Order: sequence, then C-alpha cells, then structure tokens
Amino acid sequence: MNKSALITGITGQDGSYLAELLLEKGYKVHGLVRRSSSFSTGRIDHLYQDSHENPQLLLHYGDLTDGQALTNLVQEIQPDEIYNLGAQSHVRVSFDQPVYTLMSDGVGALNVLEAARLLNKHKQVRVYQASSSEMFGKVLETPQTETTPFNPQSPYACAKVYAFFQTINYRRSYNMYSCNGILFNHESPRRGETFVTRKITRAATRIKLGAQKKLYLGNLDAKRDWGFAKDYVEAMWLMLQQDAPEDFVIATGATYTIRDFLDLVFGQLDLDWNEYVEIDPRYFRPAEVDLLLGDASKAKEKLGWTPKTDLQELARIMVEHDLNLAKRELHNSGFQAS
Ligand code: NDP
Ligand code: GDR
Repeated sequence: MNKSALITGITGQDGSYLAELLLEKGYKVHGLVRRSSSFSTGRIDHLYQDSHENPQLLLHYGDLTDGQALTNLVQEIQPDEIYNLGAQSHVRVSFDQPVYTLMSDGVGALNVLEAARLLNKHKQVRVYQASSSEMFGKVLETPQTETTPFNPQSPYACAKVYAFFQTINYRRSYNMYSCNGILFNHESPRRGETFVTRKITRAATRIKLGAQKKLYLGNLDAKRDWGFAKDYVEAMWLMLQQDAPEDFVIATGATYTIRDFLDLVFGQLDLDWNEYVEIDPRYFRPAEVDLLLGDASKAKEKLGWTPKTDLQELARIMVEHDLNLAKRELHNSGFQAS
C-alpha cells in the first residue's frame, strides 16, 4: 500500500516542492487550502488533475486556526504522515499581526498535533513541524546547532518557539512520532515576492529590461544562511523516515549579507546595484536578527542529507527564472497595448 500524506501550506513555496517530491515517491497527497476570493494554487496547478480521475493529489478547504475541522479532516483521510508547513511566514508582517501570527503558527501547530494525537489512538501518524532558524533570534552561539538556546526576536519567532516545544511535548507525553526541522532560510523561483531574495531577483531582472527603475530595501547588513528550497524538502521527508523522531538543523553552513546577494544578482546581469537600490525605513523591523549561520552536521550524519546548491547557483536559478518571467510580462503588456 502506498503511503498518504497531509500537507498544510501546500500552496506555499515549500508545500509545492514537497508535494512534487511525495508524488514522485508514489504517495497519495492531501493538501489543506485556505478559501480565498482569488485562486491561490498557482504553485501546484501543474500537479493537479481532474479529481474525478483517480487523482493522487487531493485538495481540501481548511484553516489551521479551525481545530475542529482539522481534526475531522485528519480522521477522514487517515494520513500516514502530516507535514505542518502552513504559517503566516513573514517576519516583518508578524509585527503588524502578532495575534493572528500566534493563532496560525502557534495554536495552528497545536491543532495539528491534537488532530494527530486523536488519530494516533488507532493508527500511527508521523508529524513534521516546520520550525525555523528565526527562533535563534539574537543569537547566543555561532554557528547554531540543535542545542543552541532560542532567543526569539519577533512575534513570528515566539509563535514558532511555542510550536517547537509543543511538538517535543507531544512526542514525550504521548509517545508520538513528531519532530522539528529547524530550517534556515531557503529560497527558489517560487519564493514569495516580498521576501528579500525574490524581491531582489524580480526587481533586478525587471530593471535589466527597463521595466523598473528603483528597488527599495531595508537593512542590507543582516546575514543569512540561504539554501535552495528543493534541497530542503528532501530533508523534511527524511526526518519522517527514521526509526525514532528527532529534531534537525537544516542549513548550508555559509552566511552572506543582503549586500552580497545584491552583488551576485546584479553582477550576473552586468548591473551595479548601487545605481538602483534605495533604502526605505518602512522595511526595517522593530527588532532585527543580525546573523544566522547553521551547522547541519547532525543531519549529514543521521539523515545522510547535505545541501546540493550554493548561493551562486541559487541566484543563477532565480535570475534565469525571473528574467524569463519579466520578458513574458513585457510581451503580454505589449500585446495588451497594441
Ligand atoms: P509560504 O509563505 O510560501 O507558504 C505558507 C503557506 O501557509 C501557504 O500555503 C499559506 O496559504 C499557508 N497558510 C498561511 N496561513 C494559514 C492558515 N491560517 N491556515 C492554513 N494555511 C495557512 O512559506 P514557505 O513555504 O516559505 O515556508 C513553509 C513553512 O516553513 C512555514 O511554516 C514557514 O514559517 C517555515 N519556514 C520557512 C523557511 C523559509 O526560509 N522558507 C525557513 C524556516 C521555516 P496561502 O497560499 O493561502 O497564503
Ligand atoms: P527572514 O526573511 O525574515 O529571514 O524570514 P526575509 O527575506 O523577509 O528577510 C531577510 C533579511 O533581509 C532583510 N531585508 C528585507 N527583507 C524583506 N522581506 N524585504 C526588504 O525589503 C528587506 N530589506 C532588507 C530583513 O531585514 C532580514 O534581515 C524568512 C521567512 O521565510 C521565515 O518564515 C523563515 O522562518 C526564516 O526566513 C528562516
């Protein structure tokens, strides 16, 4: 019998790559999708077939904040694995919406664990929680490992710390297979356009084609350990295939500033970013995470996982994608104008 999985956050960057991976492995994949007035399934449309023809991917309406509906859904589909990737995932936005961020990222994770605990009474289910390097916050140790203390610096990070410890609490209290992936920043052509890497590749490629003049950014000195999302979803799957549940840091082990990323991206397009980038204090955060650098030795040793894509290659993949996208946009707007 092939396994089945429920992915919350399937319409997001990671959810779409994970759905691809699990479908390739022969899983039946169920995705939780929020109802909205416009379609949100752009990242997974290429995977979706007519649900009347023996589909391997099925979508269900739901919301992490609606625990009862989540429990009903988990009882109905009886998944072998649950990947809780759904979240209000934007750190800057979490300062504007702290309570909603706690409800979706903290209480939402608890709702997933409760639904899994009830199912677990008669069927074993394994739970992956999307924890974050953001939990290290104002870092107390570099590089950060599974034993580095958390020191969160945003409502988002505080909510993720809550979810992290509940995941461990359910493991200890109910003997559940629930584990945390502490993932450092990971990017791709499917990254949301308000996160800094994608904001930069979208703008730089549009500037290259003359479709945009300026790029407004915030703090350029923060350092991040950036990997490729497609590599990272493999680690999520591996974490649920072990004999016993454990928590793992997933990172590249290299850190760069936003300036370094600007150099890489604009450099690949033969442009000098200093001519185009302006600082807008609106993008500063009330509290900033200055430096993230992960040590993924445990994942290498126990999961056999290592990152395959360095930052130069990641920037190349994103620039190539966004240059094509910008060309298509220009082409289409040309057609509309004529
Ligand atoms: P995205 O922002 O791309 O995707 C978030 C997903 O969560 C979307 O599908 C979104 O749906 C869904 N969602 C948001 N709120 C709710 C809710 N209340 N109920 C149900 N679904 C909801 O995030 P990523 O794919 O980048 O990240 C995946 C997870 O990993 C997140 O939990 C994030 O916090 C965490 N993480 C991400 C890292 C990264 O660098 N990308 C690093 C470490 C952790 P919709 O499409 O409707 O908005
Ligand atoms: P982060 O990612 O906060 O690390 O959270 P983001 O790309 O938003 O910011 C990275 C760094 O860039 C600086 N920055 C800007 N950021 C944004 N978004 N927009 C700007 O204009 C800008 N200018 C400078 C930020 O100040 C910050 O220092 C991401 C999310 O995916 C989380 O969900 C995840 O948990 C963490 O990564 C690990």
